Amino acid sequence: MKNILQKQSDTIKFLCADMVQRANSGHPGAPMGLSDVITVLSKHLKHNPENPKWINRDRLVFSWGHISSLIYSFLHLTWYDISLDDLKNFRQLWSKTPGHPEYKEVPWIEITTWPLGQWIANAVWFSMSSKYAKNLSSELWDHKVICFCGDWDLQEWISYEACSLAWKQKLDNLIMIYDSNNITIEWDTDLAWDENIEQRFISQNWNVITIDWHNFEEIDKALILWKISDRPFLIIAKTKIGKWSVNKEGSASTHWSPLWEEEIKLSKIKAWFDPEKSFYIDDEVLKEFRIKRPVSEIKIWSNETSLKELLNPDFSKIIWPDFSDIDSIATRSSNWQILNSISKAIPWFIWWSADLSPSNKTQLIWEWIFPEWKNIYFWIREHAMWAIVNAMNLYWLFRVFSATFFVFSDYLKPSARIAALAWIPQIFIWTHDSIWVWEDWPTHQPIEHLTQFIALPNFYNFRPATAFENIECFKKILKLESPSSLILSRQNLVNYKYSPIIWSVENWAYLFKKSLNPQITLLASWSELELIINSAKILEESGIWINIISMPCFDLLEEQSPEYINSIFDKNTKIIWVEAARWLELYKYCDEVISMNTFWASWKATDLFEKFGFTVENVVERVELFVIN
Ligand SMILES: Cc1ncc(C[n+]2csc(CCOP(=O)(O)OP(=O)(O)O)c2C)c(N)n1
Ligand SMILES: [Mg+2]
Repeated sequence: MKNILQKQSDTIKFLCADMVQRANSGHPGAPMGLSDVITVLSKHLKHNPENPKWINRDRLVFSWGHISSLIYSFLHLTWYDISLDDLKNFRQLWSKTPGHPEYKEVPWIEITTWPLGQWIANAVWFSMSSKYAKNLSSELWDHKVICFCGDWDLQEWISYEACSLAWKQKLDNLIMIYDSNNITIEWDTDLAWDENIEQRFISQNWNVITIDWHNFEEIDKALILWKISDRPFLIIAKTKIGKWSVNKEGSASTHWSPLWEEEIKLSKIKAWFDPEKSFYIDDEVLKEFRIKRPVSEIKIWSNETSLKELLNPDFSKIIWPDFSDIDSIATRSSNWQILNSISKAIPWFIWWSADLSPSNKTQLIWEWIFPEWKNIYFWIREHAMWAIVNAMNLYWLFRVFSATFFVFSDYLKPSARIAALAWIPQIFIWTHDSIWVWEDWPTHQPIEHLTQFIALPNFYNFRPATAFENIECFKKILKLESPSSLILSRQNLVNYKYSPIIWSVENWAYLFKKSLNPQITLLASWSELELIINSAKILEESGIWINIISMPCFDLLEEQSPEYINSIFDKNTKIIWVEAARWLELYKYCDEVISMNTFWASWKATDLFEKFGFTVENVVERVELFVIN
């Protein structure tokens, strides 16, 4: 006779196997291996299915998105808004259950996942946030952070960076559960990796315990031990990928392939499940998962007023710096004054640096060290830092900016892409733009970086030419729900004076100067504005009349109305763009581009290609339009 825990665990296993089988693609192995742990863990978790965003919920973080079938079935069983039909629609277009779980689309998903290792860094921050939040206010702020990870996550160097910070930040409410099945996609991990994980984490000052993960009692004991731990806690869980599959348990193929009908039937028989039933959930199992938590566990943050203040800060309290008497200033310097003005007025505006703040000019001057204060010193772990900052922005309490040289944005691209994909309003501050980095070149010259980030959908790049534009950019950034970057100069730039007659920064490209009968329009942002203004002076002396456009944010210009765009880009002129960066030269040879500019769709590639207009019909139609016009 099976006990209820075993029944619960088997239900999860076969829901996962059925989901992957029905979708004809997915990853059943790790979900089946982890079903025992998630069953026991469900008894220890504090959360609220009626309010998945409840602010004091335990943060449950799965480092790999490929175990999505496990996450969805767990959410269904524990009464979240994921129905049995949603489980059956696993991996279909626009379903609530996409291939990898997406933040905002799926309840109780704390952040979108995809590049392995990222979530470990995210979990570290969720834990740090709770420390800061506790400082700000309440004794009721007592949630825990549970992070699952696999072999690959610990192979990625981002995990070293994040975990070594965990102890320094005294993160005693953080647990990491390592699914140590020694299998990745291709084969046995021993082929190229046999690190002693226990010793690694002990040297990083964690508490570590190794257990047999298919023993319910051992799992339970380990979770109880963690609750009394005074430091971050690692459970090394020795699991079997594809647990309970008759012929495939322990096999790498279960990572990436359905088990297939026959194998699922055989495995169900072995587990005393009806082999003819798919997506089966026994009433007793459902009841057990859905036991209502005692009301006392669902505490509300006591100090609601300060919570509201933090969540809806009053931007009108910001006293913006006055740059009217300044003739020239580096935008990294104007930005420093702006950052400090914002920080003074907004409690949740905090800062991180990877050891470059004297150059980036980002330190908050009236502040001291986190978690009591707002300056967080990260030292040189960029990769983890930006993943952590992503999580900070998702914690609700914070709006975080972080800084480095523009060229080192290479080390944060995965986090920037996740921020864009998951609508995380992280603020990236990148100084030392273009070839103006002086003596360090060429290693420090960001040549292709601007193009790369403009190509990233849902990501706004601001490149102000003056201190006035810098303020306007920040006003906009504070209201954005998407990530943004501020790309700033090391060198002084002429601080062209604000004049309301010709300036309208809010359209993100505007006529800085308009001639009566222009032949040429010159367009630039940042330091190149000064260059085109000086060039125009010489050209006009020889009778060539020029319009000048300053463009602090190309991405927002794209969102302006065609009327506005036509009003500044005078088609009767030749338009010349000056940009100290690598651009997509291919456009020069084209009159029309058929391309795509978004993500957010989960479906079969053939259907997606069609959906985004890559069909013979669409190409023909677009060409015909061109010919007619
Ligand atoms: C940065 C990154 N590299 C590669 C991948 C592709 N990938 C997805 S899962 C996986 C293997 C994961 O192995 P493990 O963590 O052991 O999970 P298990 O096979 O045990 O489920 C790989 C290489 C990825 N998602 N992210
Ligand atoms: Mg593995």
